[in-house]
Amino acid sequence: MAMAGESSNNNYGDCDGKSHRKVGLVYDETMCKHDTPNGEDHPECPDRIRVIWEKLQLAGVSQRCVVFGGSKAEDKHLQLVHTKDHVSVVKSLSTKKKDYRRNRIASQWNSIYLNGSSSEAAFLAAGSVVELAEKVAEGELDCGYAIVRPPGHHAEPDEAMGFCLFNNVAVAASYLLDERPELGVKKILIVDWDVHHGNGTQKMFWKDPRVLFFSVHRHEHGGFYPAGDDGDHNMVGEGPGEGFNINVPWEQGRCGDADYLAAWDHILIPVAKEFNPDIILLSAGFDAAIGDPLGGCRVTPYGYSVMLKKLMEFAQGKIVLALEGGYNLDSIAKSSLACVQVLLEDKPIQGSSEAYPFESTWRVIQAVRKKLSAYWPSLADVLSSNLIDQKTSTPIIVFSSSDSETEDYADDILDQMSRLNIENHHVDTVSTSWRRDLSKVDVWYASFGSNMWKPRFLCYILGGQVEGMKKVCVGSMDKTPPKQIMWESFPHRLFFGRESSVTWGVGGVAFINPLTNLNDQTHMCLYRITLSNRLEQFNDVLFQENGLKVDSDSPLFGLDTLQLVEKKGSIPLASGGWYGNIVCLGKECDIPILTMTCTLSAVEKFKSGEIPLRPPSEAYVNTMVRGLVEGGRLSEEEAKAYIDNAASKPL
Ligand code: X5A
Ligand code: ZN
Repeated sequence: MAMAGESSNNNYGDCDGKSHRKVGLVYDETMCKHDTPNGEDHPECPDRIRVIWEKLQLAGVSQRCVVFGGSKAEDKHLQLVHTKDHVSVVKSLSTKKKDYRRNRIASQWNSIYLNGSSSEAAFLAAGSVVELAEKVAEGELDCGYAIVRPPGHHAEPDEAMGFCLFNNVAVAASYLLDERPELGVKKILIVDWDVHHGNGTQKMFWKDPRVLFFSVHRHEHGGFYPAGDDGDHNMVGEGPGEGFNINVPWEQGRCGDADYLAAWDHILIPVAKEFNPDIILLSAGFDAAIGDPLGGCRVTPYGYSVMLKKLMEFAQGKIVLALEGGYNLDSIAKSSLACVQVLLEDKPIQGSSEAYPFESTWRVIQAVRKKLSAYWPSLADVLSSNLIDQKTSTPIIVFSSSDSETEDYADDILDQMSRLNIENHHVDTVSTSWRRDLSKVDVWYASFGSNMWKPRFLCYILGGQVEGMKKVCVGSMDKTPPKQIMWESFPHRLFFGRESSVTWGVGGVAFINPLTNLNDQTHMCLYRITLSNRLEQFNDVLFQENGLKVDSDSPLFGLDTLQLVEKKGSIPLASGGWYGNIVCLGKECDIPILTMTCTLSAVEKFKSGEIPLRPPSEAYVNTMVRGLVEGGRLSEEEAKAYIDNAASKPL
């Protein structure tokens, strides 16, 4: 067993006279040794557990807990959920002398890297969760948090995946049920709030009614990692385990406290009351946290603390947290601290988010309740429409703070939300060109017209023209292709107008109403491109979109305007032009989502008929359809119907 570090002690409880709970923490520096073989950067990095540990020490909370070093899992315990083969493959990794042998094994799995210490870390991660769960089940501890890596919930019986080697939480659950019957643990609730679906855990207890598995995750109809149908809400378990598997699959990113707490209040908590677990194991990934680079969600430390507090009402507070994902070091440290403070029963941290759940959140919750009400009667009631009709969160969340205690916190969040991804903030004093004066940031350019077809959009970056276009584009100064592409829907009305355009000839082109309307959904293809540098893309797209010259002597849109549009939601540019209105649709991965459309006053003119609506030409429709189909967003028939619908309805 490795040592946890000099600060381990057990003067838990009373240094400030307020904590009565015996809280266990596992931390072991040895688990930092699992790393990429060649030193490449990877989000699942050793610093993840270090920063959490340092945060707990600096805040003075680890000193009030009982701290343990890691302990190695036994093969026979791992084999309760994994195949013998899998356990021996992972064990064999440490004896391999050469990286290439391990790389070969890693390459047969999905999203796995391995080095000479991966095996040791994996055995420690699983063993630590087992040990902590055992101590809580025995009553030696009230609850605890295992700060472990590699994570576990993606690991399947015979397969490592998604940064996970052994399924730490599943091993611990099976250990309590199968190896320690004398402890009286007969029913275990596993809650998985990691932003990804806990596919491994689901598989391991699929037919087992002793384990109720609840996972809330980004799903996007099977498009989000780990892709496929496993995380669907119809996956409820089988045989005796039918009804004991609950998935809450978000349809979109950007979910936050309001969405998660709605899932708690309307699904998890009522079911937990009925199930009445003897202990709770929490797959505590923090990659749904605000600022996480992989998750794209917005749960705050306050949100995590409320979710945890609500779970502590069950099983006499016997709960064991095990770290899973979470890739923003600052976010995981703050979220972890908030959780340990809840375990210690400290005064709850303050916070409030003004946001309501998304419309899609209610849709998902209602679908889950309907499907699972066959097994859990408390889910049978129909949710009141008052609840669901609350106004949906605005694109940019505004946090309110009414007293001084919340102020710091709200500032913090606002700071995180408005921080731009500034890669090279330097000002070149020699040059007077705006292209040299601005820092470089990334933005999502959200396209809803012909630009949804990637080859057509690339004309704005690389230059050129594609089938159907009557004009050649010059491209951007920066010819780097988009770093990332993704699809999302936004509640704005799509319509078509203009007699003709230079690029497409006779017929309307696509616009959206800058104003949100929850009854409308427009598919958009988001390209991650750069804004405002001497090599720059967003302005160059903007110039071309508005038929202006790319070598203009001033930018249409700079960092100052970016900040403004993030605040206001929509701003018309002085230069005018058909697409001279920039709209901010929110953020994804902490990067603003911008689109270009006409101004509000133009929308008024379209409405009054002063500017007529016009259906798009065949060439334009074809390009849009290709975008939607090749992007995997819609089938050809759906895409045609979608455009037809937008083109035929009055504004
Ligand atoms: C544990 C966890 C994420 C894997 C993402 C792979 N895994 N692209 O968060
Ligand atoms: Zn995850």
